[in-house]
Amino acid sequence: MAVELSETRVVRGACPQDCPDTCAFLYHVKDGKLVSVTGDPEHPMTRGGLCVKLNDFADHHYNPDRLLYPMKRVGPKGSGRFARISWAEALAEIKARWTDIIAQHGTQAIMPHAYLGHQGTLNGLTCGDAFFNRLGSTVAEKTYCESGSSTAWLMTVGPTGGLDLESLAYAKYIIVWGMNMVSTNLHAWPFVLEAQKNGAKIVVIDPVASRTAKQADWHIRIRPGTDGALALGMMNVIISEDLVDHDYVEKYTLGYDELKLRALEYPPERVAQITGVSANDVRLLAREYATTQPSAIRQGVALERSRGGGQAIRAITCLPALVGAWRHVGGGAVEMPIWEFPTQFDKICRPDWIPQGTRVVNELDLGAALTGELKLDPPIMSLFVYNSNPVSQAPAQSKIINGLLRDDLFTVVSELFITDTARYADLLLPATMQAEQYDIMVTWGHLYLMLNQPAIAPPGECVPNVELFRRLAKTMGFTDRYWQLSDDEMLTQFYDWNSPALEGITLDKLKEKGYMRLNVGAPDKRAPHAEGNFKTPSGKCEFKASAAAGGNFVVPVWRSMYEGMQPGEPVDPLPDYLEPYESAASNPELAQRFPLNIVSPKPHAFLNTQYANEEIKQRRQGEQAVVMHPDDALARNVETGSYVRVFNDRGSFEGLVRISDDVSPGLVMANVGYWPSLNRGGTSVNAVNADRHATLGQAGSYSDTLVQVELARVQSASVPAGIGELVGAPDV
Ligand SMILES: Nc1nc2c(c(=O)[nH]1)N[C@H]1C(S)=C(S)[C@@H](COP(=O)(O)OP(=O)(O)OC[C@H]3O[C@@H](n4cnc5c(=O)[nH]c(N)nc54)[C@H](O)[C@@H]3O)O[C@H]1N2
Ligand SMILES: Nc1nc2c(c(=O)[nH]1)N[C@H]1C(S)=C(S)[C@@H](COP(=O)(O)OP(=O)(O)OC[C@H]3O[C@@H](n4cnc5c(=O)[nH]c(N)nc54)[C@H](O)[C@@H]3O)O[C@H]1N2
Ligand SMILES: [Mo]
Repeated sequence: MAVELSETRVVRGACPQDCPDTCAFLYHVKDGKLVSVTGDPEHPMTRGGLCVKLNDFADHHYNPDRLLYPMKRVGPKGSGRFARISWAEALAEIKARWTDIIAQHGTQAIMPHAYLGHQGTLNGLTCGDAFFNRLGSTVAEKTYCESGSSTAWLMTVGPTGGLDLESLAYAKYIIVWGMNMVSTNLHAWPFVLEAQKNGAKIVVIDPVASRTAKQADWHIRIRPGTDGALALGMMNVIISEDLVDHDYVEKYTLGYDELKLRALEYPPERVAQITGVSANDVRLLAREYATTQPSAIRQGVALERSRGGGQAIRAITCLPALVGAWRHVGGGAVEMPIWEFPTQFDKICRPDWIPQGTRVVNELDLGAALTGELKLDPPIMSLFVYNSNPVSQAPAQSKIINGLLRDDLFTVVSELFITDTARYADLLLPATMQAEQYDIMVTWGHLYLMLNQPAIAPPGECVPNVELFRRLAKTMGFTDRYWQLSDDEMLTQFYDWNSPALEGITLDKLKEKGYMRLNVGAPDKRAPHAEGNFKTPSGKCEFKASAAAGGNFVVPVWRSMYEGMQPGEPVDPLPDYLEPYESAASNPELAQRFPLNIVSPKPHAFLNTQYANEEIKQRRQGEQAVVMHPDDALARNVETGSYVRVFNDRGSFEGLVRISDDVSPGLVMANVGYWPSLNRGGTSVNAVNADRHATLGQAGSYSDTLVQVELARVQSASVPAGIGELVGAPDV
């Protein structure tokens, strides 16, 4: 029998995930079905390879557990029992409940909750802001990630992309500081290896022997939350031994004399006591870093996750100017380059619609806000969650669940799957996946503008977030032009296409090519701060930050993008070291009861919680592991294969112990990302983390946590079900 063979069509796309790499995709489509997704080998940065999370991305679209229709809760809250309804019914229910809530409590009783489940301009972090601003809801401050780093970076060098990760190939000394690049920034790692091949020394500063640390020439184990002291100690050596680039400092920096006095407070011996890094290593690192040019620093987001994280990043960001590393191609530092993209957040978010006096509630305080611990008038009566999974990813897990269990709270969740957060919803709304939608991606690891074009039709009744908010606007009777704009009209407004960075780049060209590099210079030539040109108020690298000096500002970046700097807590204009909230030095009584410091970095095979419900990824990642040093295990009677309970006053979670000197004594490592409901005991690592913010940018303080570990009462692997077979060693 003759079979008619149809052609495979290739559509250009881009990865949707919250990851610095934003890989260029090729969707292969046959007969309306997504057959496979491959990396585009021609993309200069991502070069065709995908990662363990995305290399079967086509199958992800056909996961039978996908949420395909609007659903209404039919069981008790949290039971996960839902029945299908129509979009019209769902929208009518939202309108009725919100109208009621607004009549009784006002619009601020409604609060959105979003993060970076999707990273697009139309469908990502800021996609609901215009709608909620127009509604007059409570403004949600979204500081789960990067806000501490960005605040510190902006205070020091301003909104600049800094060092291009592709230029790392030209560096002679690379410090990967608080980042596990092999898992979290995989496509930049070949540039590091290329530099290494050409003789560069690779140093990794991390409390854990991560995958990345294991490939380094030198792994420096640091106590979590003490990076500020190490950076100041390096400055101390650089200044005392006169390794300073005086010409650069004089021409292009601000506040050297004051910085010098501050650095003199941190001699290597003192730094050794704080950080656990020997005084000799502090000296060696400082000398090598200053004298091996070009020297480069790749800053990880993990640096921000303790009390003084922001100030540590301030100190680290000062280092390249002190030694003149910015003079060279391949020298300097990189936090993230989104600042080079001419995105017009004001046009996306419409801050002009926020009614005067509207309150701001930080999303990390979700549990406190819902349970009444945070005194809010009016209280939060409705929560609208999209692009985020706070039950797993936000700290103070049990508080959040208690809040979500409130009978009088009306919770709507837009999702791809019935996650641990979605389980508590009154209404579920189905969202599309990347091959089914259109967007320009916001990228934070390279300098290419990336377009994702839809390759297949959405299944069931899934809609992109941008369409969800159009529907909600119509439901609420908003007639503004904004809600009539097509996707292309929005993208035309949301970027400044006349800016120098986009010269020669148009939407039409993007549709053809998929991606285009910004006009910011080629990686083998680019040295953006060879002659200063910092984007600070003074135009210099501000050792002493004018943003802090004048009026004591704090910069919650993920809000200030559209509101300007917010007056807040006083900030020291000079970088300094702040002892973590939870440590033997700052709280001896607590440290007595909970002597172990836990860090919860990213899982290798999940993207935050995404893919953690899929068997193939569970097998790759292994079940929730708790990595402990042999001495700590011995002291607690814990053996390889034991299940342990990790706990403090806030809560507990369980995991399979892995005894290893990948961690130092006193340190415990457990990856974030596991679904609490699929873990033993129904909780995960955020059960022990605090909803306390770091001092800069209202960042999370996930690494600033003390716990105790004991044998779990039940040792059998099958209680409860667990999340799948453990193959090989779990990820570190
Ligand atoms: N303990 C600890 N906690 C942490 C961290 C840590 O290191 N340790 N890291 C923090 C950091 S850095 C971050 S960025 C946050 C991440 O926190 P989240 O952004 O909440 O993390 P995800 O697990 O990616 O959750 C995103 C959800 O959005 C859904 N989603 C994906 N695409 C779409 C879409 O197009 N539309 C809709 N409506 N939904 C979609 C996904 O299914 C997923 O459930 O977690 C923070 N929490
Ligand atoms: N595979 C994978 N990739 C991801 C993600 C994912 O979930 N999975 N998530 C993405 C997101 S949202 C983000 S924000 C990035 C984050 O990526 P990274 O910046 O790499 O952050 P983490 O993985 O949390 O931690 C990196 C390393 O920092 C160490 N660390 C923890 N605390 C400290 C400290 O106080 N000081 C120092 N020096 N090191 C410390 C940890 O031990 C860990 O090895 O990754 C992105 N990429
Ligand atoms: Mo993140």
